[in-house]
Amino acid sequence: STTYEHIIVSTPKPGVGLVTFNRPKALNALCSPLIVELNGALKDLDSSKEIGAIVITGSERAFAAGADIKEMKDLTFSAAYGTDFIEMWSDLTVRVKKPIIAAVNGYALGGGCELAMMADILYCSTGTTFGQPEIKLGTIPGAGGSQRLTKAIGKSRAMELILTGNNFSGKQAAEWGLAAKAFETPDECLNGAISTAEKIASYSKIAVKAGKEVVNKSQDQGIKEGVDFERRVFHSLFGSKDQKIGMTAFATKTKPEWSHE
Ligand code: CO8
Repeated sequence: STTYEHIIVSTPKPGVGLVTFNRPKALNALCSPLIVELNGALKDLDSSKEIGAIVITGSERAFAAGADIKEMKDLTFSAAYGTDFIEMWSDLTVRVKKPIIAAVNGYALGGGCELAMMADILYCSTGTTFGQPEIKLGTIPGAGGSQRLTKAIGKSRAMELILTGNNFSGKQAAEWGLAAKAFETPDECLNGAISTAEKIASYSKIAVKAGKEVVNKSQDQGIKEGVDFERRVFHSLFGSKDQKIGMTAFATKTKPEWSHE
């Protein structure tokens, strides 16, 4: 298996791939080499036959304290534009077809908050510190924060947070619906994410893939287009073996043995 410098990849439960950010001295600041490693690990997990769901996490102290400020301090417009700086962060949402659960504890600031919001399911602990503090650095969110935060919690709250740079807690994130759940402790958060991933990994991979695809469609389409798309994909699943296996198992009161076909 590949060894990495800035992340650790493990399999805490059968079917679950865990990626842990490991740049403790920089509070997991997301330097480009870390993002390159993350993309590589996600690509491997996405294509692995054994893995059904992925968890990404940091440490108790920091999920990630942002993009690496020291790395981008002297960046010029032409270099940023010319290299499509930050574009590769989108791999997480664009290329990975298996569900990603973010277990977010400690600081999730700037690009750390944005990366957490790219996940399919966001879990945090009540004490997690979220924020988009870019305004304090003379800039704005650059990895989707202005769009995903606004969609999740509404314009007025997002505007207030992005223009003040104020932090908000994991407890608030769950109350606002940005996080699916806020756990009491970081340990419970990570274990909760792993057990949700394990549950997802126990289902038909083909149904899980379709489920993620149709939910994500709702993010960029109106209800009508989204529901039409959902129905097409739903119809297509009658062509899968796992639909026959799942419904036959229900009707015969047996446990389904998924073929993932
Ligand atoms: N980048 C680089 N290094 C960082 C970062 C960061 N984002 N955050 C922390 N570090 C480093 C510190 O410089 C320090 O290093 P050193 O020991 O060498 O001085 C080490 O991590 C420990 O940090 P502190 O000593 O500051 O720890 P504290 O406990 O005192 O404070 C804080 C913790 C409050 C989290 C503080 O570190 C902080 O404010 N960090 C910056 C948070 C921030 O502004 N994040 C937003 C960054 S901008 C961004 O993400 C833009 C996203 C745009 C899209 C993506 C672009 C790539």
